[in-house]
Amino acid sequence: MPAAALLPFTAVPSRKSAGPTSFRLTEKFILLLVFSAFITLCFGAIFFLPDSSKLLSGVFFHSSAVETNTRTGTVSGSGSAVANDERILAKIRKDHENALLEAKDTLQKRPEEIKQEIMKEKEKLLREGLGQGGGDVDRLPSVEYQRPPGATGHEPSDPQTKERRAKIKEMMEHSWGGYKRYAWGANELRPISKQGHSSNLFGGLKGANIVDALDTLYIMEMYDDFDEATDWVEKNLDFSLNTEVSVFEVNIRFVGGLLSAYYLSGKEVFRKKAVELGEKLLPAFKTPTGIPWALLNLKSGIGRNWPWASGGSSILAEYGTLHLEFMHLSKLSGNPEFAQKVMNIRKVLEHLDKPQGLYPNYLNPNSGQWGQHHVSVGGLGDSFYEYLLKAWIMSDKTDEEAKKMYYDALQAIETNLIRKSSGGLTYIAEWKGGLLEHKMGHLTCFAGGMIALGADGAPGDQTGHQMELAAEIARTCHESYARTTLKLGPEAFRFDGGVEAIATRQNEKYFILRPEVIETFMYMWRFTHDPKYRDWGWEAVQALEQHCRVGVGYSGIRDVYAASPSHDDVQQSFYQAETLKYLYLLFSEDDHIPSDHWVFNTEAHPLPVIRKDSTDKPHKDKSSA
Ligand code: DMJ
Repeated sequence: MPAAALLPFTAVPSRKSAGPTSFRLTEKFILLLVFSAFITLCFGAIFFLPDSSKLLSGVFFHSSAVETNTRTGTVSGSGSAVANDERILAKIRKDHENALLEAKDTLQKRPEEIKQEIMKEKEKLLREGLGQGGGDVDRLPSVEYQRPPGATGHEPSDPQTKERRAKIKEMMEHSWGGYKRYAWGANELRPISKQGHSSNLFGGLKGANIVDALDTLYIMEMYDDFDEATDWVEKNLDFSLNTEVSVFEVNIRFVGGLLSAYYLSGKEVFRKKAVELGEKLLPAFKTPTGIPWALLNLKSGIGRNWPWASGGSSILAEYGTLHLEFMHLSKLSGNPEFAQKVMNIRKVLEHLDKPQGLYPNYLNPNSGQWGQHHVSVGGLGDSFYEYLLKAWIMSDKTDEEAKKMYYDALQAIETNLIRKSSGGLTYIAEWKGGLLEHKMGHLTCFAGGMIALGADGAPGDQTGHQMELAAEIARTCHESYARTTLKLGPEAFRFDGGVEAIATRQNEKYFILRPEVIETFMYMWRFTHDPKYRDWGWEAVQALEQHCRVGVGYSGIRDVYAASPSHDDVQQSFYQAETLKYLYLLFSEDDHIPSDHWVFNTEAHPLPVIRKDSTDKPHKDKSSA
């Protein structure tokens, strides 16, 4: 063991501060020599005691040399036992000589050098410990916190925009206030019956709304509320539960929310909790392919898949939506395991044959084979594509593999799934074994924003085309709102049987405060500054106020085509995490959470771009052809 590793527990030598009771360097060296000689003597004595090898091998050491010999039966007589003892003694002598040389070397160094070595050694040990899955978050390496640019904003100069932005903040205050008063600590609020609500996605975990809303509170400068929420996280957020959770939901809402809160505020508690939870999720990857299970018991580490998912398959949008958070977990913990897990998912997918270049929604984690050939840019597929693009952007545009996979996938989607209705609306259909279902989900509407975000780096001369495509999708999604009675969009809308952008099935007519359409308006505004996107966002605000705002919060609606709303009495946690945050940023200046420094995870939690150097200047992407 290098002497440097022992020094943290002793005083760091300092020539300047040598007091009357301290020793000079030469005296220290002599003391060290005497001490070492004494230790050598003691060890030697132990070895020459009768039958000492049993004591050593059984109690003190699990020496591989001794154990191997015993197992293979090569230690047979007393002659070989003596030879063995001599070998061990020689090794001890050698180790001590080395230790003395190192000690001498160390004592000749300057205190600062010694300090640095100690730090390095500590971090190395920590990395090794964490890398073996034996993580202990109390031993996280220290990281220098630097707030990424644009964590805080300023008021827009245009009076109307300023007023609208203030209105969105008031909406947040209303919905947060209701949650705080009636459901504090629960996962979500029932704003009509004024009580807590939870879905089984979170199992016994608590406080989804708090963790999901942390960054929105910070971004909207609701700092007192942010502090209260921080306090709750510190004292109550507990992952050591015998409970089964959705790996995807817990990752995007809890891990993502904690990471964002850390990067915005610099508070260590969030880094600690994010890594602690990340470690709890690692057993989900224990499958023959490394494609994780959908559900995981946090205590036992036993995973399984949704019983309804094509012959025990994992789901593309779930296992494909871990990359951003896990890359940050590795960065903040020094544990490469997180990054390795998600890079392995990438490798498995890369090597699989893709029907028409498309990624089916189902993949069996045992066999590594696709399940049913269903393809969707909405539910079950959506955020996988989003994370390919954002992995590239978040890597400071150095992750070329992710970039290629994203643009290739988008090409296949355009060829096979994107269609134009007879009325001129562009939509993204779903693909079932080669047949198209002419239906587009509310969830699919995020794709307008994604395509706009990626247009700039598109290969060839596709940038303009991709921006047009993004604008067309935004228009279609706006139409899906405009064609309802309540001016809020249905869960899914169809383009068949003579209808366009309208839900035809009763079970597709609900609106649960989802963000995707507003998310796309926000990106389109940022990249075009066409005022229609702010106008469309404002239309949605008015509809939310008129139909979803209830006594102590906001509620989903059962049928957006009904003359008056029937409420479902649930304020989803993504309403504060995403819908209100994207609305607020739509009416903010572009330099608040700017797109060249942050990427939003799929739950709208901003994560900073990981720069290749410390200057925090964007890396020049030379490879876009
Ligand atoms: C959010 O939890 C995330 O955006 C997820 O990717 C899918 N959609 C919901 C909100 O609609």
